[in-house]
Amino acid sequence: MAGEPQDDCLFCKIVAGQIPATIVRETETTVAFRDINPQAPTHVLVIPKAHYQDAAALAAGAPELAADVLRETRAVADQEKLDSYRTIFNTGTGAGQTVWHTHAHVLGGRGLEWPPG
Ligand code: DGP
Repeated sequence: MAGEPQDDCLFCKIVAGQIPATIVRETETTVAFRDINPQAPTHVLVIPKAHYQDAAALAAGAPELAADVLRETRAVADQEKLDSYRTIFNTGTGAGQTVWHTHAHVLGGRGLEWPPG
């Protein structure tokens, strides 16, 4: 069921503390932790604690939680002292999504090209 923890979900396991992660922020509804394969000096993932498979499912099923995630991307940028940063939701295999639990990438600390690859 949407929002319920999934046994086979890596990020649900991070939320549950079953897999270690470098957590930089946590709220009642979200967790932010460093990406294991950073693509920039700052690369943090912000996730809802509840399981939604992608940003579209989160926005449709729990819009207030989607807003919490977005607010936390800003909070991460402030905490990391980023003047400029990029927030990315990869949605779907063709866009590079590999983990099926909504996550916002927060990237910063270097120049970021546009368009992205
Ligand atoms: P995406 O490709 O948009 O689905 O991003 C998934 C990200 O998750 C990718 O940048 C690498 C990161 N990642 C995968 N496994 C782990 C893990 O076990 N721990 C952490 N911290 N990050 C992970």
